[in-house]
Amino acid sequence: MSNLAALAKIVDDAQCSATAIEQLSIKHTKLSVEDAYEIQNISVARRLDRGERRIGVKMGLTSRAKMIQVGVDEVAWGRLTDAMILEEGATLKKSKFVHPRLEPEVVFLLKKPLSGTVTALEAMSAVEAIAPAMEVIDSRYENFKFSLVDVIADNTSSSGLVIGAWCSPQIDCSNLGMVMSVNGRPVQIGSSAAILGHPVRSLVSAAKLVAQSGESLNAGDIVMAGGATAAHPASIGETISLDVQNLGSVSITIEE
Ligand code: OOG
Ligand code: MG
Repeated sequence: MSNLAALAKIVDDAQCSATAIEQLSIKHTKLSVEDAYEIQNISVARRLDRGERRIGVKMGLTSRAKMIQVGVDEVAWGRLTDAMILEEGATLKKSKFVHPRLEPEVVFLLKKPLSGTVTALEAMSAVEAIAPAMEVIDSRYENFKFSLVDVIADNTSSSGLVIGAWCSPQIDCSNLGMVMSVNGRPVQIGSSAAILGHPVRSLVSAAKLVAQSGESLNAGDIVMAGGATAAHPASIGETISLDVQNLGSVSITIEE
């Protein structure tokens, strides 16, 4: 087994057993960003080998608030599988995660492939629908602490997603109010404009970064644009909901 495959097994095992691990970069000080994406690729391939299906990608660290919260200031992407989908309005079993956090996002559904350098107009014309969404991120690293290569290797903390009803792509998503509430009390308030100035830029960036790894975004894929605000650490008994102006809402309840 190559070194990268061995590291992919470590992050995959941590995800499966919901056990925190030491940051890979502590013992493997020379890992490059390319190495980290290869670790991610191999670890997600292990999931696909177990029968999970690829459903698209997620962008991470696309807002200042997110970059500041985790101390990593570069946009990164991760791979999504069907096993990560949580039913809207359903419950999340906290015991299946290490230290889950929820964050307010918007998600795109593609009707055309996108690959490499594309304009915002090309990106928008590949969109079939947009929806409000919350991502459940669960870093497999101790204390939710990581460097850029660590988080990429750990599939950018991807662990769950809740998607609301799909809306027309004609809705202007440039500056929509986003309010994430816990048991009815707002805890994070922001705007979709916090996502790189306009969420479509996240899609443009996804097309480029995914192509750099030799893959492309396909018709039918979803692309999560990234958290618009800092993430909220989930506690048992909380019903966490997100309202996105003009798009609607999603919610999830945290149980043991
Ligand atoms: C890394 C993943 C970031 C986002 O939306 O910015 C992310 C993390 O914060 O654990 O998903
Ligand atoms: Mg996210």
